[in-house]
Amino acid sequence: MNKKINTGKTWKTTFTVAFILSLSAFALAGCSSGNSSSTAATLPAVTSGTNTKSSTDTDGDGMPDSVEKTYGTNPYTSDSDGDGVNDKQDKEPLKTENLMKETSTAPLEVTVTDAKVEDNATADHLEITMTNNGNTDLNNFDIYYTMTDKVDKTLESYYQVLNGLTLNAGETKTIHFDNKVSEAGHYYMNMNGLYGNSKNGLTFDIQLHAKDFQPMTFQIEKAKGTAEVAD
Ligand SMILES: [Ca+2]
Ligand SMILES: [Ca+2]
Ligand SMILES: [Ca+2]
Ligand SMILES: [Ca+2]
Repeated sequence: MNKKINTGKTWKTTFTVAFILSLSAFALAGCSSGNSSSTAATLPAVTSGTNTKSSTDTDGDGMPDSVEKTYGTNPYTSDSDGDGVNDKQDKEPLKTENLMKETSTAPLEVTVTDAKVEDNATADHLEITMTNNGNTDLNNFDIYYTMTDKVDKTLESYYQVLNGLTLNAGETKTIHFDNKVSEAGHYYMNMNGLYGNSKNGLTFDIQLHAKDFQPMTFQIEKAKGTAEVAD
């Protein structure tokens, strides 16, 4: 398991830059009017580009989609990293402990036949194809993964219960992490963090678990310069 510590540097840098830009815009607006006392009071209403769309809060976590993009959190779920703490309250919204609970050491007789985080048939996302080679039908799956920037070692970690996923003996299934959660086999994935922004390449360390079996681990690499969401 990857033990590297997340410095949170990229996220903080992004936020700091955005904050400084906001201050600059505020200062410029004040200077250009030549009437500082009345301008300050009316500034919020003057903010350009603000309309109903920019205040849309798709997941209802109190952070508009536009703000989630700035902060690097997922606008489609109120708890980006799956640790149970709402994005708005989470001091580390892109970092969680592994919340899997398992004492069994029985091997999970699942083969991952394909796992990718780029070059998908549709827009880039985490996609896992797996086959149950055992004699037991599997259910109650969950997943924990970290993604680590190959250059600055920034790390994000995510935990998710794979609701509704079953894998019967002999069965093969593909699951997608693309936020299309109304469809079976589709789960959340944060496109606003490292995945959508790092251009250095990423290493995914993944643990997949089904109840009563030992979690299995595997790794996927995302190549340098491929931070695009859609190819
Ligand atoms: Ca939100
Ligand atoms: Ca959110
Ligand atoms: Ca959280
Ligand atoms: Ca967290």
